[in-house]
Order: sequence, then C-alpha cells, then structure tokens
Amino acid sequence: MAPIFATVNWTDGTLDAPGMRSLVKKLGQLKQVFSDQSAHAQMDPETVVYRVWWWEPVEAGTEGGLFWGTTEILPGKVGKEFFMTHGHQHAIRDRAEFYGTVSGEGMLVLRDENGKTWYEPMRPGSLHYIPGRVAHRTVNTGEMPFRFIASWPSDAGHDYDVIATEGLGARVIEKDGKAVFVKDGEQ
Ligand code: S6P
Ligand code: ZN
Repeated sequence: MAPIFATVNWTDGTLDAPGMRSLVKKLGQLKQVFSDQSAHAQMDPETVVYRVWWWEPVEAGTEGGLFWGTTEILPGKVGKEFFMTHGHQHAIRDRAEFYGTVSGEGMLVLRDENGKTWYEPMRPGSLHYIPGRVAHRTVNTGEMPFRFIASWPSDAGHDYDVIATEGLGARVIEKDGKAVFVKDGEQ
C-alpha cells in the first residue's frame, strides 16, 4: 500500500492532507439550534459560526477506518448564547470519538441515551473521549477563535435530527460576564 501522507500544525490545528474536505456553517443555517429566535432574526445570516476541515484517508462508511479533522468556532453569541456547532449523534450509535483542544476556550456538551447531560471544559491541551451513544456539541466560550482536533471512525456517520428537534438538554449562556452551563428548565 502506498504511504498516506498528511501534516497537522500542532500550534494552530491547521491540516494539509490529500483530498482535504471542508465546510462552513453560517448563522442562516443554524436557526433552530439557538434559543433566542428574535436575536437570531436580527443578525446577518451570512455570519460564519464555524468551519470544519477534515481528511478521509479511506472512503466514508469503511468499517475499521478513521477520519481526522479540525473544527474552528468563531467567537460570538446569539442573544446570550455562545456560538456553537449544530451537534450530533453518530449514525452508528456505538461509535466513539476523540477531541483534542488546540486553541481558545470552550465547552464540550454531552448527552447520553438516558437523557443525562453534562459538559467538559476545553482548554489548549485538553483531550476528550466521547463514548459511543453520547450526543456531542462544542461551544466557543471565549473571545478568540476556538479550535480543536477530532478523530472518529470512518463508518460513524452523523445524525443531526435528534439534536435539531430536542436539543442537548442544556445550553451555554453568558451570565455576569461568565460562561454558564444551564440545564433545560433551570434559570
Ligand atoms: C465528527 C466530529 C466533528 C464535527 C464538527 C462540526 O464526528 O464530531 O468533526 O462534525 O465539530 O460539528 P457538527 O455537529 O456540525 O457535525
Ligand atoms: Zn462526532
């Protein structure tokens, strides 16, 4: 097999890989994920919230392979809620994932299949194991771009439907100048 060669800059998370893929998520595509709909309506739908660059060294759906990617969430808020990713479960539910923080500060919001919701603070160097069957979303709680690296199974897939309709059971909002994790139903 020919060698597969890619490089990652460990200081800023940037990736250079053959056939690298990328996507951009703008506010207009994330209407349902933020709770303050009137604040959302007053913002420019073209505002970039996050970008993802990733490498698929094997074809998507390959059992036993791995993918690698970098996510950058820009600083910002919709109302009091910090910019965040859409959030998902893996389509093959038992597939796990690693996240490692490169720069900025954030929170990893998690929810298991019993509805238990919790978070892990993300800081440069923090490494996060996301078990299978756990839905996940990341939030930029700082004033700089927040970047982390992820590696996940090439057959994991993404299921966005549950998060789009039910959310993750908690939100990260600014209160008295601090990022606070607030479970649904709490103040
Ligand atoms: C893939 C991995 C990340 C996210 C990315 C964007 O399993 O968890 O690459 O895709 O952070 O988040 P989302 O929720 O829009 O896919
Ligand atoms: Zn994932």
